[in-house]
Amino acid sequence: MEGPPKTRYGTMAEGIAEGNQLAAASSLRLVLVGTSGCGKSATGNSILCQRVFESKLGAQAVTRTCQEATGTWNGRNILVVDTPSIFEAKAKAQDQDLYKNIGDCYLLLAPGPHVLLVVTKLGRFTAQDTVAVRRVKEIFGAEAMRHAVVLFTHKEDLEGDSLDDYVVNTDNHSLRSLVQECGRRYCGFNNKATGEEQREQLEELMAVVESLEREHQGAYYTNDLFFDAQMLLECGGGTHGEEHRRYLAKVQAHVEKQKRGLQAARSHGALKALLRVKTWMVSHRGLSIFLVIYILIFLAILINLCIYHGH
Ligand SMILES: Nc1nc2c(ncn2[C@@H]2O[C@H](COP(=O)(O)OP(=O)(O)OP(=O)(O)O)[C@@H](O)[C@H]2O)c(=O)[nH]1
Ligand SMILES: [Mg+2]
Repeated sequence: MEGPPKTRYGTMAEGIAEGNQLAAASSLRLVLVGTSGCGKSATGNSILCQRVFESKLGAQAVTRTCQEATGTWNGRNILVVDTPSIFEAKAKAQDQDLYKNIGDCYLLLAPGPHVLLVVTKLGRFTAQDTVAVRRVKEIFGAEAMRHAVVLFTHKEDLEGDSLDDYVVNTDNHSLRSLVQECGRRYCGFNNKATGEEQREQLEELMAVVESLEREHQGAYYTNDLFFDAQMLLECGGGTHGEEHRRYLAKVQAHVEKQKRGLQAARSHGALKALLRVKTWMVSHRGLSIFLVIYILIFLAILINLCIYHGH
């Protein structure tokens, strides 16, 4: 029987086998995801301890294409992939570059990432962050969240307070559910840090990454599209030509399918919630009638007040 395809970073099967040799010099693939300006590139630079990705304050998105850079940590090769604005609400299907960027991201990460770093600015988990998390699932698949770690930038804003306390005490429902979805894996970075502080925060991240790898027995995250990306690399499809065009069509079809799947799951969830309410109302008939009358009276008063103020 033929073995699995050989890649730049090993074989598809190695994704499983790596579990037995986490500390060995197998390469670790990380991808930075999140809203524009949250500090993805700065985080990549902190992980690699060098300024490889352009990172600056800007009204416009700074990173325009998917980029990779490599480094080492404790003798282990690390590949970091930085991403442009593919996780924004405005990243619409008609955006020609969108699927090219997503396709490139898959190619750089093939056969799949070990870790997705969901980067967000500490203290500001906004509606855009919630959209970004939804887009991560649309682009990589909901299952990818099993390999996700939340990375808070601007850690220095804690001014010495504990990140654990911040996460536990946040009243932001979306942030709470993200942390939950990521199996409570998170850490903080001050991307302006240097020297000992920079080394310490990197060690904290790597401890989280290693425990995630142990949980998955070293397996990286992969899906059908990573397999297609791998095949394209194998046959030297390059970034132009018919093979590449076919690949980009697959990228678009794959992302659209995942988007539909997530939408269906959301409507299914809403339907289930409605059914639960109905079941509750049937089993608490008296209380339900009382509640309905109460709500109707409340609405009648509200309408009356509106009419009165209208005059
Ligand atoms: N003080 C502080 N500034 C940070 C931190 N992380 C990022 N920044 C700053 O935030 C700004 C944006 O950072 P980038 O790394 O360019 O953010 P990005 O997510 O890559 O942005 P785009 O490429 O535009 O999507 C830069 O001015 C960084 O120096 C941090 O931890 N602390
Ligand atoms: Mg950037």
